[in-house]
Amino acid sequence: MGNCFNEVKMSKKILMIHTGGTLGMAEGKPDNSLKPVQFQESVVNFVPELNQLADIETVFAFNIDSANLTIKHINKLVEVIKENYELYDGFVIIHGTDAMAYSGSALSFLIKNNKKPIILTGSQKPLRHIRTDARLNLINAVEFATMDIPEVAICFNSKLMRANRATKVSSGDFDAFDSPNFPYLATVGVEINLNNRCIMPISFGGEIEFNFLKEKNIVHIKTFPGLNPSIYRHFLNNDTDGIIVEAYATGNIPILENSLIPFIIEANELGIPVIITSQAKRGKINLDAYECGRKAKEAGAISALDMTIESAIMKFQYLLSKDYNVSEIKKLFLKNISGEISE
Ligand code: ASN
Repeated sequence: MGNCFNEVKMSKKILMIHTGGTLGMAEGKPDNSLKPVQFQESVVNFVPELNQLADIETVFAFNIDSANLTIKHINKLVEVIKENYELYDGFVIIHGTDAMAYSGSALSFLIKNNKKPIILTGSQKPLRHIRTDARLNLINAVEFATMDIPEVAICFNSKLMRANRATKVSSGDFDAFDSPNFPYLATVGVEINLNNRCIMPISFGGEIEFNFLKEKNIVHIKTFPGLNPSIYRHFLNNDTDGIIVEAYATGNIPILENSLIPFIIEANELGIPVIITSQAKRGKINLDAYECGRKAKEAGAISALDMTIESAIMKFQYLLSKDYNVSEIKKLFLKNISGEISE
């Protein structure tokens, strides 16, 4: 029985793409803080039992704390997957947790009509530490990468989540990610439970297509009592490509003293799209629910519906990279293009 199991899994070829994160870090001089260390060997050498699950090869895309992630790194990841897409059955990306939901969301928009599992994972404690969560996350991620899951997904703490629905919710727990507005794609207990109703069907879409991001300038403003919009007025110029307002709950913004409405109107007049996301993780933007949202909509603001902030920002980057104008961005922002919005 055991042999039969291993033979089936061995036939799958998985590319493990190393990008950095805590998983490969160690405490370093002079301050003992965690930093990326030279990682010449594959993590498979540290967790050799991974070889029982698949035929794994490793490539080093880059090695950074994901707090340093840029558009160039995301494009590099797309490039590595593009070059290797036909050669492997699935991909595991070892990534820092801080920006994992951003990278995952970006990949979901940039790789169109994906037919293979692209699984991001990492850890809260380095692989070298005795009480690490890296081993289990790696084992689960590799196992998911051998399955028929045509999704860009985050595998963490025995859960599989669609990447453009996932968000980092804890800096201290092993249960670091959640998917507040979409069910988990799978959970791992004694058995692996696939949520087949939520996993995209393999036939979804046409030919695989790889896109790349351009460097675009997005200004992110969070509403809070006392926010003075005049501080942000200098962003209304040609260097700003888009504005994201992280509003209250259903998309409400101040409309009385310190009103953000003139700012939104002026941005629109300059051809700068304004997206409204929510400070509430669960639920959906509804700009018609309150006067404070309705006025934002009338001023031209675009709803991010129930997208995570990470997903909204990366979808915005993606659409801006295509050089769409405000009305095209509005149309596409409200449309589900990669499973990022509930319909
Ligand atoms: N700062 C780390 C990173 O994002 C955090 C982690 O991976 N747990 O690279």
